[in-house]
Amino acid sequence: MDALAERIRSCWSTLPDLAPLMIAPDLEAISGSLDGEALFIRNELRQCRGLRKLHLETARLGAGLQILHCVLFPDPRFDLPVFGADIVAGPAGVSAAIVDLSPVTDALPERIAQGLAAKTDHPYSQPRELPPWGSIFSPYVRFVRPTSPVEDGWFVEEVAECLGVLAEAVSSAEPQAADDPATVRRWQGQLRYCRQQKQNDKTRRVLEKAFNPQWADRYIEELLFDDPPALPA
Ligand code: BLA
Repeated sequence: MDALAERIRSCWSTLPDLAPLMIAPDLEAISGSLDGEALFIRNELRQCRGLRKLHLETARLGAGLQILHCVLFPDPRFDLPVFGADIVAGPAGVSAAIVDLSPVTDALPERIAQGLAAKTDHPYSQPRELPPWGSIFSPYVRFVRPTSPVEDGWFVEEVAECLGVLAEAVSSAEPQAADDPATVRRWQGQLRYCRQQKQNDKTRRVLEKAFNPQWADRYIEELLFDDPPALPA
């Protein structure tokens, strides 16, 4: 988890015009408790040219549960996908590791698809099946339960490869007008991505149990999967 978080931060540092993004002070570092165990959540937010919000969440619950959650939301004026990664580990090891560059229109931009198709296809021993709301992910989504340090390493490399493909597209992307029909379609696609992610009951359940249902709702709506801001008229 720590190695992956470091890898993600170092990929961020290569992005153009990387800048802070305000976060409510009470959401930056959070403490709670779940089943009598201490829960800590750390949130890091940035923005850059082409991406409206970069979010990295690292959470630790006692000695039991560890979560790394990262989403990079594009500025809808740019023809860019959503980067998403979620890694959930329990005492028995990582149970879920997912990474994707997800389309916000019918298909991924061509150069993104080419970049992802060129990734090394590692033979993970335990691929996992996506839940129904996972129809938002691309054909290149990786969803596995890594079962060894070797497979852990493959996954970290795949996350870095996906970020590399995105970073290259970001560096050459040019914005379209806010009222361009293509921008509006991408805004709608990002809204759909957020709505589908909110159907993941497993995330909500952990947050409700550790805090309370209202708090979980605010956290999901305002921080994890906030709707993209209305496009300027
Ligand atoms: C699964 N997510 C899970 C699970 C938990 C969380 C406990 C179940 C683990 C398992 O199935 O083995 C919990 N994830 C969290 C919490 C946060 C979090 C509390 O991120 C708080 C921030 N989820 C995402 C993103 C993706 C994602 C960005 O947040 C993908 C890009 C995917 N998580 C995802 C998927 C599952 C999952 C597909 C499996 C769901 C299922 O099998 O039903």
